[in-house]
Amino acid sequence: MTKNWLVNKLLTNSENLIEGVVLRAYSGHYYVHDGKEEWECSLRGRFRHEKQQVLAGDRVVLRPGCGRFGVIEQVLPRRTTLVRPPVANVDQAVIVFAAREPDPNPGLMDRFLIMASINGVDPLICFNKADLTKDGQIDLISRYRENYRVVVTSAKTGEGLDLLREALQGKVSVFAGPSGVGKSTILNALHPALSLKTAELSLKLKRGRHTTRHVELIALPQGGLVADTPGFSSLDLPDLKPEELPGHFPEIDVYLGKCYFNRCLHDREPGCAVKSAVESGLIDQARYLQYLGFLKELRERRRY
Ligand SMILES: Nc1nc2c(ncn2[C@@H]2O[C@H](COP(=O)(O)OP(=O)(O)OP(=O)(O)O)[C@@H](O)[C@H]2O)c(=O)[nH]1
Ligand SMILES: [Mg+2]
Ligand SMILES: [Zn+2]
Repeated sequence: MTKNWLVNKLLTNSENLIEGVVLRAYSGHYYVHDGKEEWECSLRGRFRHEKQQVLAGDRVVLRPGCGRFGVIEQVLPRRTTLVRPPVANVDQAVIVFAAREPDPNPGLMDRFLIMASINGVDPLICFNKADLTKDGQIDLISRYRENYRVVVTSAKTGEGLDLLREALQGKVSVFAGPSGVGKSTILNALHPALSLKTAELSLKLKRGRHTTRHVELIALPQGGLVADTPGFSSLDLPDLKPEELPGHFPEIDVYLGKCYFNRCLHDREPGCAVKSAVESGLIDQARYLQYLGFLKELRERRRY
C-alpha cells in the first residue's frame, strides 16, 4: 500500500514537471522559457548552497505552481559557460560589424573570431547596414566567406533578415560586435514586440557603468534564444600560447602537419606550407598578416 502510494506520487510528480531554459535571473527570481511560455521561478533550497550559479541559458526542470509561478527542481548539466556575457550553453556568436558607419576593423573582427573559437562557440559573421554600400559591395566579405558563415543584412531595409532568422532557430546565440553596428536594431527587427524593452535597456546602459547589468536571453517568435551585448571597441587577445594560435585560424589549421617542421608557427620557418598557400593565393594575405601580428603580440607578452 505504502509502496503503491509512493509510486503514484512519483508518477504524478514527474508528469507535472516542465523543462525549460533560464532567460534571465534577478536576485533569486529565475525566468524560464518552456518553448512557449515564461515561468517565474524560485530555486529549490538545496541549490542555493551549491557553488555553481544558475545562469541565463541553463536548462532546468521546474515544477509549476499557481499561475505562471514555479520552482526549479533540477538544473541539467551545462555544456559550456561563457564569461562575457555570462550565459550557459551558447551555440553561436553572431559577430556583427557594419559595412559602413562605423567602418569595419578587420583586426577587431579577427579577435572576436578567436574569442568565439576559444570558447567553443560557432561564429556567424553578420555584415549589417548593407543599405549604406553601393550595390551591396562589402570588401571584407571575400576575406571571410570561404572559412566562416557570413550573412549580409540591413536592419533598415530588412535585407538578409530571413537568413539570419533561420540561422538563429533552435539555438542559443549571443550578439557581439563594436558599438553602433546595429546589434540592438537587428534584434528589434527580428522581434517587433521588443522595441520598448531594448530602448529602456540601452538608456540604462548609458546612465552609468556602475549599475549592475543583467544579461537576458530573448525568445524570438520564430524560435531561438538570443542575447544582446553592449558593443566594445577593443578586445585583448586571451592568454594563448603562440603554438595554439594556428588552431584558431581555420584556413591555417587545415595545413597542420604539412610544413617541413613539425612545430612550424608559419612565420620564418623554411618549407612552410602555409606561406606557400599565401603566395599562391589559397590563403588570404591580409588574414595571414593578421595572424603574424597576433603571433608577435603573444610572443612579446611571454617575454615579460
Ligand atoms: N542605415 C542603417 N542604419 C542602421 C542599420 N542598423 C542600425 N542602424 C543604425 O545604427 C545606429 C546604431 O544602432 P544600434 O542598434 O544602437 O547599435 P548597437 O550595435 O546595438 O550599438 P551598442 O548597443 O552601442 O553596442 C542606430 O542609429 C541605428 O538606427 C542598418 O541596417 N542601416
Ligand atoms: Mg545595442
Ligand atoms: Zn608552416
